[in-house]
Amino acid sequence: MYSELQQKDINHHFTPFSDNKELAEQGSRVITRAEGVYIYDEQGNKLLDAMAGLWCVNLGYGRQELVDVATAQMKELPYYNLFFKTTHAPAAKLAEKITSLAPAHMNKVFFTGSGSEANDTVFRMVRRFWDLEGKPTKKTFISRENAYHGSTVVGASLGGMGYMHEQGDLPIAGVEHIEQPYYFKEGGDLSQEEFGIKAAQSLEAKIIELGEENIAAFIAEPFQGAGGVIIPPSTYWPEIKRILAKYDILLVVDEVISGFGRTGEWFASQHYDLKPDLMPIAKGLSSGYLPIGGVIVGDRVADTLIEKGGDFNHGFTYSGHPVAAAVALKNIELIEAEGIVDRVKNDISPYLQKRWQELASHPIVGETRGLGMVAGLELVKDKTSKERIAPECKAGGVCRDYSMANGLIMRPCGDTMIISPPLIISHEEVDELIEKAKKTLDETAAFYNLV
Ligand code: PXG
Repeated sequence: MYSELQQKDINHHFTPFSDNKELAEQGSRVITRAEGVYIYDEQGNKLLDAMAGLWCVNLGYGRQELVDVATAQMKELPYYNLFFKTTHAPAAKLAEKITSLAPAHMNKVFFTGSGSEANDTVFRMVRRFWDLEGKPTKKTFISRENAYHGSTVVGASLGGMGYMHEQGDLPIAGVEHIEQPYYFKEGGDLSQEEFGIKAAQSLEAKIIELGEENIAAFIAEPFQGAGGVIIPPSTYWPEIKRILAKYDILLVVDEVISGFGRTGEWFASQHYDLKPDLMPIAKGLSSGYLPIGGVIVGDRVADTLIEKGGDFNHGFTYSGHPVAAAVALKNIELIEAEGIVDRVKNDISPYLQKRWQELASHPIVGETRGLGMVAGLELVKDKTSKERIAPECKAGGVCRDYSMANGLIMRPCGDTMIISPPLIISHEEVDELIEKAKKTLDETAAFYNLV
């Protein structure tokens, strides 16, 4: 028996990233409200949202300051565009604020409505850059298998998700994928360090295969998010940096998930000491309260595009939307005022990671891993052989269902269970998260007769 809202949803809502036929048989969970790290559904269930929505609600739910700033901005100037030689206070102030936190050589921001639009913007900026530099053959992007860069045609093409490429003849021409630094799955007999070097060297092999003169940029998430919280071995990024220094290829670091405090720095590029030419951002920029994204542009690209480029024929109706920008600015100001980035680094991330590691001793956990405020674990039948519990990585879905029943939003990527909680989560709430995760793992093991 469906509620009125579930029935409307079944009848008329075409849901993203879902099997809509299956959903029509089950009905969606109707989320009604949220506070702090908790969300509530129509049935009155309270769930600890260990995914911060979709990796975005960094400040947690229910921040009145963000509501107030949105209300005030709506009254003063609810909308104006940035196309007609115009700007407004929220866009100008937000651009200044973001660049003050970004690596020093990055001093411009182009605003978009989402992370996917940010990556579409990257694609056009990079190709335009090389044209203006007189190197029009430099068009190809190198990305990685199992990367996530969005769901538009360019975003999905840059991403390395086979199940997305299958639908709509993707990737588009000019995008190539190399191996990912996923040690648990692909490390074989190598040590973590050896595997990190090997995975990075597939970039150099691809550059040599295609010819440096044809490569525009390398794009990567600092750690893969939607791919399953894949944290590269310590040798990976230094080797990528060595390779990029050898060739004239731009570096795009996709900070859509990793930006705004999640790693204990404002940006993961600072954590890994990277010098990106472009950084797509979104999600934590506004803690998800309103849709907004952007591209932080390094001086090299910005100088060429601005000095030599004339009009850049690209932009969106909602680029730098004043209400979204005002909320994003307030969001950043609150993160600063409350010392949240520092708290992540020195307090709550060490605590979360220490407690998450306890799950490694569970009989069906093959590995735990984490960085800052993201973590993942691998479900296995056999810790040594890493054999999966069920065919087609179906145990992840079973584990997710137990997790939801236990009041914890922890989600599967195949047989990898992942979390990315709000940065404001308390120690007690971390304890609750871990207790619920343990219970969930026990129940999953029992379901498969593994205890
Ligand atoms: N880059 C990265 C690294 C992302 O994680 C995007 C770009 C695209 O952002 P928009 O705002 O266009 O969605 C993302 C988005 C998942 C999931 O299942 C992750 C994302 C989006 C949808 C689902 O984990 N990340």
